[in-house]
Order: sequence, then C-alpha cells, then structure tokens
Amino acid sequence: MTRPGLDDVRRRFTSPLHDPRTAAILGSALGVAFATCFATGLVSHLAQHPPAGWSFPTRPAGFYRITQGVHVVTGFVAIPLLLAKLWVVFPRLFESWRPLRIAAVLERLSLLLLVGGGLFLLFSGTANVARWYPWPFFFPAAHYAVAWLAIGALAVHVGVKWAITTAELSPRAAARADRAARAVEEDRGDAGHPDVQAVRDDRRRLLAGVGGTAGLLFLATAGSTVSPLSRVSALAQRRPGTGPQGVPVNKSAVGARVSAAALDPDWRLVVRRGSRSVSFSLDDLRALPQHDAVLPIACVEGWSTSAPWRGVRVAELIRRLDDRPFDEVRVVSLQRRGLYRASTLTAAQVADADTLLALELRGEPLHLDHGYPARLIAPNRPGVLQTKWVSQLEVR
Ligand SMILES: Nc1nc2c(c(=O)[nH]1)N[C@H]1C(S)=C(S)[C@@H](COP(=O)(O)O)O[C@H]1N2
Ligand SMILES: [Mo]
Repeated sequence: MTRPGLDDVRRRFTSPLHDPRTAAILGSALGVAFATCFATGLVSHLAQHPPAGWSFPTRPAGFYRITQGVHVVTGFVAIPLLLAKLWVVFPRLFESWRPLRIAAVLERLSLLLLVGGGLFLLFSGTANVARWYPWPFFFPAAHYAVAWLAIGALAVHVGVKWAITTAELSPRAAARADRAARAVEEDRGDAGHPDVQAVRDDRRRLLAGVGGTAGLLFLATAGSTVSPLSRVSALAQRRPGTGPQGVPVNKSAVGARVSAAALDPDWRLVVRRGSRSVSFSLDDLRALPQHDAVLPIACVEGWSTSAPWRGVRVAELIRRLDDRPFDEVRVVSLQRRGLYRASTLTAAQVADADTLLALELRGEPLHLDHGYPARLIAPNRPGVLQTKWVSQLEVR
C-alpha cells in the first residue's frame, strides 16, 4: 500500500545508526537540555516581566546569574544534540503516511512544531548573544512565544515516545538494537556477516563525537560566566575581568549618546512623586550614608561578573522625599532612546538593603561606560534592568 517513491528514498539511508536506540539516547539528553533551558528561560521572563502585584525575589542575590548562565549554555550545548538527533531520525520522514490516523497526523504536527521551534529557539538565541538581529520581530517576545509552542510539542513528543525511549535505554534494549542492526545489514545484502560489534562501536563513536562537540561548546561559552573557564572560552562574547574596572560593558556611553549629559557638572538626580521632588548633586549624594555590596551584573546574553559596588541605598533617597508607602519606583536614565533607558523596582526590591544607586565600582568612581555618575545596582536582577546614567527616580 505504500507509495514506492517514499520507500525507495528510505532505503537509501543504510546506516544502522538511524535506529531507535541511538534516537533514544540522544533524545533523552536533548530532552534534559530543552527542559532545563525552558525552566531557566521562564525565570528570565518572570524577572523581566513579573505578573502584576508580584515581585521577583531579591535573594539569593546571584540566583539569576546562575539561571541565565545555565540557560544560555544549555542552549548552545543543545545545538549539536539536536542536529545529531535530526540526522538519526531523518529517514523516518519518508515513512508511509498510511493508514492516515488522526493521532498520527497530530503527532507529526507536534513534531513540526518541535523541530521548527527548537531550531528557531537555538538560532535566535545564538544570534541574540552575537547581537545579530536578522529579523523584523522583537527577539524576547518571539523567543518566549515559540518556547511555549516548542515545550508543548515536546510534552506531546515525550508522552508519545516515553515507552519506547525507556525500553530502548533498558539493558535488554542493547540486544534488540543488535538484532535490528543485523536486519539492516541483511537488507543491504551483507547477510552471513552481521558485524554487530561494528555497529556498537559506530554508535559509541557517534555519541562520543556528539558529546565531545557539546562539551567543547560548553567550554567555549561557559567562560563568559564561570571565571576559571574564561581563558579557554574562545566563543565567549564578554568575559569576566575584561572591560573598564574589570567589568564588561554592554552599551557604552557613546553608544547610548549620553557622554555629554553624564559628564555635565550640572547633572542632578531628581527623586519625584507627582509634583513633589528633591534633587541631588553628585556631591550631595556622596555626602549621604554610603553602603557597600558585592553584586553581579548578569546579562541576559549569558555573561556575568561579580564586583564590589558602593553607593546610596535607593530606599534612603526616597526617604529624603517623604515617608509614604509606594508601589514601585521607575528608574530613568539620561539616555533618550532605547528599550533599556528605564527599569522598574517594586517596593519589595527597594526594601532590600543592597538595592543601590551606585557611585563607585571597585573603589573608584564609576567608569563612564558603567553608568557614571550614578547607576542602579540591585541583587538578583537581570543586567538589562541595572539602569546606567540614572537621572530620575519616579516614585509611584
Ligand atoms: N541606560 C542604560 N542602562 C543599561 C543598558 C542600556 O542600554 N542603557 N544596558 C543594560 C544591560 S543589557 C546590561 S547587561 C548592563 C551592563 O552593565 P555594564 O555595561 O556596566 O556591565 O547595563 C544595563 N544598563
Ligand atoms: Mo544585558
């Protein structure tokens, strides 16, 4: 009943490694990587887009640093796993569609979402880290929406394949895979010389190659957040210890077009609520109680560095305006344009003793590129929300 064309194509894939056992091994590794990547991606989304009335916790202070480092690295590591898995199962694309059952159609639809979505997520994530935006859409929104489609499809796929995968990973499955390998060889006309050991060795070599590639990618990228690895991390975009004052820079003062305004001696910090406001010169701020905190800058792009900051608590600045309760504080930069010119602190985040308007980094006034004269630095906060060149705090 099968269409002869499809079967002919399928017969061309003669490698015995297009088998369920290899697929099961790669598939479970990929499943773990995708699930980890999804969970840590959710953390990042919640940190940047918290539901109304909920505050992303400020402790542990380095939690986001870890989750986002893991998110980006598991994404990179998933690339060779996904490509290898697609190679293993590719011949199944040419399997007969008959009998055309609704369940089979739905499963194939979910596979389309899973494969297309997975490739899109890994590609767009990598491009984003490389700061290359070859698309017309807004990266975080698209990446987030597709992640839900892909994870839904993954759930369906895991459900459908659970039994066969666990069976293939069981001790008895090795013997079954050997029998299948023998069948493939007989199919090829090698009957009489089934070299099962060769298939096992081939599989081991394939898995070692894929695992080795994944391991190399890990080493080449993890150094952007794990300092001891930074020297071998050839592909790390920004490394701990590099950049002015030992901290990498994402957006420079020149890039943000704030140099003149930031260096202006008439710069003032304005703290306002409605029509009431107080303003501080840099000397005024230096005269206020200073607080020290060692906190990371943890960029959504995966790099991070911890550093000692000194400055005035945001709560202290608000107290100078009034003592009334508030919901949130909008931290606004001198920067005129750009998505990251402002960020919001919830009242709970302001209440953390380490939420600072920093004036110093490593015992020196902030470098212009790190937000001179004043920048926000707060615990457990994505880098994009650590607003630089602050000019206003709007209390709401
Ligand atoms: N005003 C302003 N603040 C900003 C940004 C920006 O583009 N404009 N970039 C943010 C991003 S994405 C990161 S990761 C951190 C990096 O801080 P650093 O350059 O001091 O390391 O600054 C944040 N603060
Ligand atoms: Mo960032």
